[in-house]
Amino acid sequence: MASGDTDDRFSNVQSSNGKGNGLLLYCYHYSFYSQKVLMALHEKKLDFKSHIVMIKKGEQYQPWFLQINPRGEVPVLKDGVKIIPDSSRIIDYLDDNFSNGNSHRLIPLDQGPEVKQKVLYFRNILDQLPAGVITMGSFYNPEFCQNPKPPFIKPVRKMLMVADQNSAKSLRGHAERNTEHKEILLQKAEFQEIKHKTVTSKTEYSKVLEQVDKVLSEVEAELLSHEAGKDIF
Ligand SMILES: N[C@@H](CCC(=O)N[C@@H](CS)C(=O)NCC(=O)O)C(=O)O
Repeated sequence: MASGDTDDRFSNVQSSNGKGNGLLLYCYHYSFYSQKVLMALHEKKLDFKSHIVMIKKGEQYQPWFLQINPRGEVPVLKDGVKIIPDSSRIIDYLDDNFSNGNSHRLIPLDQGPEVKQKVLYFRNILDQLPAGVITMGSFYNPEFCQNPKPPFIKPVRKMLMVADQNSAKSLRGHAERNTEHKEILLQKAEFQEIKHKTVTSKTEYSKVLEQVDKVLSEVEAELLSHEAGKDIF
């Protein structure tokens, strides 16, 4: 390990309440998938520490982070020696291992198999919506986006578009420098090229938005069928 690595890894660690319980979340403030896990941790009232991985500076492709997640993506949860990547897997891990009196289950197991099945069905259709494509596409096709909200103000959109344009090339560079993770990074570069075509094509982006509309309509119909949902909509 290079001498600077220790600082890179730990200077950035913050505690949710100063106590911590061994859980460390690698995350980034503006990451949709990090937010999902942060909400789960808070909803379950769990103590944890967080380490901000500076995505905008490409820190996710530093060798130390690729050792943690060879895909170079946040969020990643570390629980002692266990490393769990991927937001939905992390949420399942938290539910399976940290549910007790204070921390209620997010996916109820005591309301029969139908309820669990329904929760998993909705989680699955929501997980299939490509959050990154939805966000980037709104920058390239501003006519679909009426009131951009912070943090995605104009300079941020511009910075992210430049990063998007260079992403496949930059991933190929990281693949050359990190031979251990070369294959996965090259796959990501190919995926990035497809993603770039989708977000820059009005027709392709419209199809993604139609899918979002379909899924959210299904979610709304389900919520409306609940007594509590009637107050919200
Ligand atoms: N399937 C993963 C997706 C994670 C993901 O795409 N994270 C983005 C941030 S929202 C990321 O780390 N992007 C950095 C990159 O790909 O370079 C999950 O659910 O956690």
